[in-house]
Amino acid sequence: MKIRVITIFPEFFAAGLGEGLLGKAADKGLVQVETDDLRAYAGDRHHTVDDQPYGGGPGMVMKVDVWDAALTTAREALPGCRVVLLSPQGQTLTDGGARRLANEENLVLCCGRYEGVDERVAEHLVDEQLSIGDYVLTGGEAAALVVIDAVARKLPGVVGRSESVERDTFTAGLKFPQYTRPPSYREWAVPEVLMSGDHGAIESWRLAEAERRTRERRPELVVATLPGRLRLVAVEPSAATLAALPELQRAYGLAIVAAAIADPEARAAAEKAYPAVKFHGQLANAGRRWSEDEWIHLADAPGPGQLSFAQARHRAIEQAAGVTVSFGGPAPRGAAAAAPALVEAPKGLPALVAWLDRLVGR
Ligand code: 9D3
Repeated sequence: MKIRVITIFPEFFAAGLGEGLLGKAADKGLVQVETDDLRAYAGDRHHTVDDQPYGGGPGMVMKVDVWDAALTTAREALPGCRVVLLSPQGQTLTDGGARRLANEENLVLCCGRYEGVDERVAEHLVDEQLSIGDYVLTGGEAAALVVIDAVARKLPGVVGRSESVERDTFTAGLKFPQYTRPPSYREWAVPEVLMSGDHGAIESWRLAEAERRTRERRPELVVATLPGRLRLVAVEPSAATLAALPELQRAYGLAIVAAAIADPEARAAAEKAYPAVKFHGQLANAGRRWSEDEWIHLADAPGPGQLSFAQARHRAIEQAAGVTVSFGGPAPRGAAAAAPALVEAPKGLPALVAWLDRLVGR
């Protein structure tokens, strides 16, 4: 991937890009970053890139004609490139956004300075605007470095093991804490379980710790990422549960709501009454149909090999793909192979609503 950075401070980038994995990636030719000095495109003797704002106000605004010249050259140098303006006005960069940009052949990053850039640049000359978060920087350069770092590590070969890239997706919530020797330093001890050699216990501890930290420190990750991926399947629902499904879908932003009703007549009637709900004769079919999905069957008081609400939620957070929560009946046949931890579900609407409330932090 080639990344061209247009800036009035080309020197800003050399040190930041030469070190660590980014430096190695550059050495390997996986990513080539070049800077382009915006002043080179200023027509006048003083290389003026900014001017006073129309309508008055403090500070200076970067000129549209200078940016036009720079971007015309950039688009010639990198045909088919995606042009991004770093700007507080942009959408906030996410891990998914970094992955999307990593799929581009070539990228052009435009760094603004002063009070901003003439709006016509954003409107007519770039493909999109990106912010890196809600805080004020002195210019786009630091943001461009962040974008380059986040995008480059998504490129194949930049980060050693490709799983560690996948595992780091931000949708997955926070990680468990890591320790290395010595086992005790001053009065700070490494948690016993990590030195026990009991891999099952270590795995459980890490899962629980990651879940706890995510809930405590970043509850919005739990709330924001889950419902849109959640599919709800009601097994042989009562009339009241059935009637509530469309409302539940709206209220919790669920991706899909479905119901399994074995009796053909009852199913036909329900299909007529609730067109937004997907119906299945039996969940064996649904299981086959959604065979790549994670199935989570919930229990209020989990027995051996069963999932508690907290564990189920953690599993759901961990899943980048669809999550199907099945409740209200016997374990669906088709799902058994997909979910080893399948358990009996709590019966009825109140249990489900309680679970969804906890899920979205209400
Ligand atoms: C004082 C000027 N501000 C008036 C509302 C607007 C403003 C313009 C330009 C504020 C900051 C900047 C410089 N910042 C960036 O160019 C920038 C940025 C940021 O400040 N925060 C988060 N992401 C980004 S991406 C580019």
